[in-house]
Amino acid sequence: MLSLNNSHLQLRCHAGGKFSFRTDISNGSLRFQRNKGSIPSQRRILAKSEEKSVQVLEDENGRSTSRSFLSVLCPLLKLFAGGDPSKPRNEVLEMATSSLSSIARLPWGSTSLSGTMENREYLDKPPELLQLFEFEACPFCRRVREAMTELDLSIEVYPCPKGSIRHREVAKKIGGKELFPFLVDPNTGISMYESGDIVKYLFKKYGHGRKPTFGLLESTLFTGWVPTLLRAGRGMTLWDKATRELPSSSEKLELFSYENNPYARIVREALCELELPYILHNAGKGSSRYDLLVKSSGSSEVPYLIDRNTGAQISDYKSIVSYLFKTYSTGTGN
Ligand SMILES: N[C@@H](CCC(=O)N[C@@H](CS)C(=O)NCC(=O)O)C(=O)O
Repeated sequence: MLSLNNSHLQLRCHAGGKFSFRTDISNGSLRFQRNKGSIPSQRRILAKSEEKSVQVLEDENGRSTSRSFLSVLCPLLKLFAGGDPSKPRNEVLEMATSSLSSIARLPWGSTSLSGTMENREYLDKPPELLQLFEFEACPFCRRVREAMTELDLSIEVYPCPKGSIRHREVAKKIGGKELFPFLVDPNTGISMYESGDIVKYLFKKYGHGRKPTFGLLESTLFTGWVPTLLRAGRGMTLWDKATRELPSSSEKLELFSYENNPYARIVREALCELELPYILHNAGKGSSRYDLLVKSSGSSEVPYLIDRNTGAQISDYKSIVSYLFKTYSTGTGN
């Protein structure tokens, strides 16, 4: 069972196993205690909050229920080094690799199902933002982000790069393992691993019972890894000069983006390398968020970053990346 008030979370497994921890996801602080020897292997951990229940779905060994070729490839991705992400980049190479990545993933993650009024009526907006623990380079996380663009969802992103100092620990305490993507839906109390399950859940719950877009799930195996390879390790590892402590009063950055936009990808990579939590406003083609975007930035183009901590509002992807590394790391190559 899991009880939740503002900051205290208590998780008790069915057969008496008990965890107790305090968590504040936004600044990543968390205290954790566990009763010894009391966690049975079981299919489902049920957790209840005051009003809602949280279910973390796992198999008997606490592992995800499906395995694929890509899961085996993922550890190999560590071999790709991103270099110094704060240094000025070769713009032609950046745009070529990111654009080819987008071509590889067409048509997924570009268009919102809100494109017609009829569809808009049939998309269900969650009252509270969904929380996604992920990292930009992960092909399975990409699959989930593509679905979120199509479903026109705004979400809270907690980047979990390798070498993470903030969010990986939080994800592990909530879900039990460091595996990404990991979704927390505060509206239903459900937390889940497995990109395929997450996508199906999102379409069912927030796509008015629809099935995932044709090919979205299957195509990950064929081309989902292409952006990861072409972008050579970008959006995978924490930049070692990233700001360690974010002020507890700091507000999340906000990014207007859509998954398959080549410029927005480069910005998301930087946010991941700096492990900055942010609100991702998906604004794919036909998005219901276009009006808000145009009102905020004066244009319907993404990416568009808002940092309420400094008052910065920036449209150009190069300026955004440069701003992020200047503001949220201790040294930059710029
Ligand atoms: N079958 C899982 C595979 C997820 C997976 O293998 N994720 C990798 C990243 S691509 C991971 O989290 N590896 C652990 C790590 O990065 O520490 C899914 O579809 O979500």
